[in-house]
Amino acid sequence: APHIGTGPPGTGAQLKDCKMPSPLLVGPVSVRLSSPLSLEEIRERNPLVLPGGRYSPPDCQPRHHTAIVVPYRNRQTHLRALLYHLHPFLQRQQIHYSIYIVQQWGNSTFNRAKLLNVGVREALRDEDWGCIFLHDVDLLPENDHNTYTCHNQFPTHLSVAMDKFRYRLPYPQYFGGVSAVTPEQYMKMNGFPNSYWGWGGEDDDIAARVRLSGMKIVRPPVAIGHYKMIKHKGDRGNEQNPRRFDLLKRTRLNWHSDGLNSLTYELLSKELQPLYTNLTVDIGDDP
Ligand code: BGN
Repeated sequence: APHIGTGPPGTGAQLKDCKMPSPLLVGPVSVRLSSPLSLEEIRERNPLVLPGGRYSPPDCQPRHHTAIVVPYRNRQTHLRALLYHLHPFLQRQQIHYSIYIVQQWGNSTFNRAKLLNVGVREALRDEDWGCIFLHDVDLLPENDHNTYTCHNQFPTHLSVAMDKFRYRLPYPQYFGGVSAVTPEQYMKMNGFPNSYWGWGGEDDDIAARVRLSGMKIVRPPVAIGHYKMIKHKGDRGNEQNPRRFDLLKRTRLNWHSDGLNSLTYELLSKELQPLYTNLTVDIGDDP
């Protein structure tokens, strides 16, 4: 049996491995959508979260190390709802985690997949994360049995039952919303495309990369992968991408040359906010 309290002085006691599944899980949770609390109030409710939005369970040794990467621009209300919800959710799962908000600087068309590439690269500079979550800002998980960990072989798609799609997959290959990869899986598929400016198609491209690189998608049961989407109008700067159909026809030809290995950007700032790490990045413009 592991020894308790025998760690070297000053480093704290040696902790026992966290139990899997976590004894703190509650299952289905009701999601608060309207008038989210202020960042200050959310912080008060999460006293163990460290600057940058980091957390490690205080009384056991975590088995999982997950970075949550959230592409972002101009969605303060959504962000507050997400943080309000996600911090306690992840703490109940007894995961060591950190939340990265990747904010696209300027007014060029939004590029979700490129922001995800930036988030993965920057998160891996900080720590040797075992798992990276690709998380939309407007999706709130409704059941904490949906664990924010990775499958060791294959990419995972978590948001399999969104209220917007009447709690089922909109189509079998759907990979949008919330998904997860290990750094190895990410490398294998050459990351994500950098060329999808505007709404749509980039998640289908990522799903195609999973297949083309010899992997498949794994999913939690539909009863567990429930998510609420915060309702909103289509946002300015993220209009539907008319090129997405053509781009998708070429994924098979382009995935080796467009992705992690062709990623360029300028990191303008990295701030350790109380509840998240804020990466502000210039990813350029739709050519
Ligand atoms: C699909 C979009 C996805 C989006 C889902 C759910 C495209 C490519 C056209 C073939 N794909 O239609 O990006 O996540 O709907 O809204 O538009």
